[in-house]
Amino acid sequence: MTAPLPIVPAPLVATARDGAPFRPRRVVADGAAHAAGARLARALGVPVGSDDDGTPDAVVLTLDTAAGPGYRLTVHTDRALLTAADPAGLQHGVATLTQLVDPATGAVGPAVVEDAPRFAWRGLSLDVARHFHDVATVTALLDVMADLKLNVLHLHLTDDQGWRLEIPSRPELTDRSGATAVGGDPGGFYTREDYATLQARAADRGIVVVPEIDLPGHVNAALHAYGELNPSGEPAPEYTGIDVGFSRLRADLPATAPFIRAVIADVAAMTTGGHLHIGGDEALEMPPAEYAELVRLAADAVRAAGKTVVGWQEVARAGLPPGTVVQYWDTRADADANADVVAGATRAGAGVLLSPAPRTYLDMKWDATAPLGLEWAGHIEVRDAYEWEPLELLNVAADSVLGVEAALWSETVRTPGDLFTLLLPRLAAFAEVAWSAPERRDWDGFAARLQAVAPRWTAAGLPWYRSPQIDW
Ligand code: TNX
Repeated sequence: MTAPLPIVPAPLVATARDGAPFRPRRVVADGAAHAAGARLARALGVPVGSDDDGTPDAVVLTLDTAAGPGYRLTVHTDRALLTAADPAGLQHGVATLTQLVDPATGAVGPAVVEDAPRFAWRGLSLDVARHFHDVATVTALLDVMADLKLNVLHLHLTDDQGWRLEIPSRPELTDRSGATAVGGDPGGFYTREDYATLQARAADRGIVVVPEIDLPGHVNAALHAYGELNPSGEPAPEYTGIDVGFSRLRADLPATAPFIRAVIADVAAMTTGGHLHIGGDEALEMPPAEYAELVRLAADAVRAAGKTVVGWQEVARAGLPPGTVVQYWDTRADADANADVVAGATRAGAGVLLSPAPRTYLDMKWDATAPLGLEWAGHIEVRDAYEWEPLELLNVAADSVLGVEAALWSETVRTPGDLFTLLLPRLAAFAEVAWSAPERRDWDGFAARLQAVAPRWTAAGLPWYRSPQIDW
């Protein structure tokens, strides 16, 4: 048997063919195929053009609306053809082809790959509130995500420790709370232009940004910026610790509802994607009725702006309308809204996004000796991130599961190096859970393919964790 083609996440069908290796010298892509073609050309270090003049040694990208879901890649000795029904499919084919290129020779052996994703939503949630991560770092992350065929970047933009997105109607949010972070570390925030840049770079890689404004708890940064949101009328002190659940908005203050509406309207207006996340987690100090009132107010504002509401699983208690996306993270039986409550929400028409903390919270340490990370949801080694089945988590209809999302909370994540060390290679394991059907997944095969993919991170200058579970 020949070694499996080194593709992560595992494709549906990939077959190596006999013949001399193909050495791409240019990319042909026009119209809506251009973004994918340009990304491929950058990765290969060759030019991209729009005319297929039939000369050899080209990779030709074609959109064909009659094609099935996914993409088809055929590598011949003197030409490669990549076809998909939509630009996203082309992006996925680009990721596969770049993984197949031998970095030493720039060539790729003849092969046929037919592939399509299992889940439509393959996300990563990044907390830029506890520690800020700038546009350059997030851009490097977008490259890693696209390579693993992840397609949603959820940005956790606000929390007790900082506010990271400029809000035109409420400038004090970033003027006062942009500068703070956990441990007194430097803060930072995205201007409107930065946010537009991030969304454009994400789109160029087939990724959509979902912004999160965390309400009605996790709001100390807002309380620090605007005194009117506090019962005393005075701004709250800044907070640089890592406790959760102590801060909250107040339904009985006149400034609260206009604040929520204005912030959400501004964020929606700046956001190109279709979803807006309203948080909703861990409002531990709040009476349930007041919690539900503020969550509904935020959800109404999101819908009024034409976006789909996403919230952490606790929002399942607020009785939101069909179409809401509920993100399941806390798998403990005594969770504030546990598995039964979330399953009930799906029967009332919610979609569910699966982020079980013991499998997907990549800010958890891989073992007790890890220099970074938290431990409240246990340790997550690469194999723990890999060997789980999303559809076994909740007692819900399979078609209510929109997909899966990993998370990187940043209490301990101070530098880009910290960020990539915690994410890699566990994010690759997660990506295979997100993309590949259960019958295509097996640990030994993954470990073998991962050995070929990891050098790409090294080549990109990214640090990663050399897990002893893999024979590097
Ligand atoms: C729980 S998950 C949180 C975050 C923390 C994280 C640390 C969730 C919705 N809330 O506020 O950062 O744990 O792992």
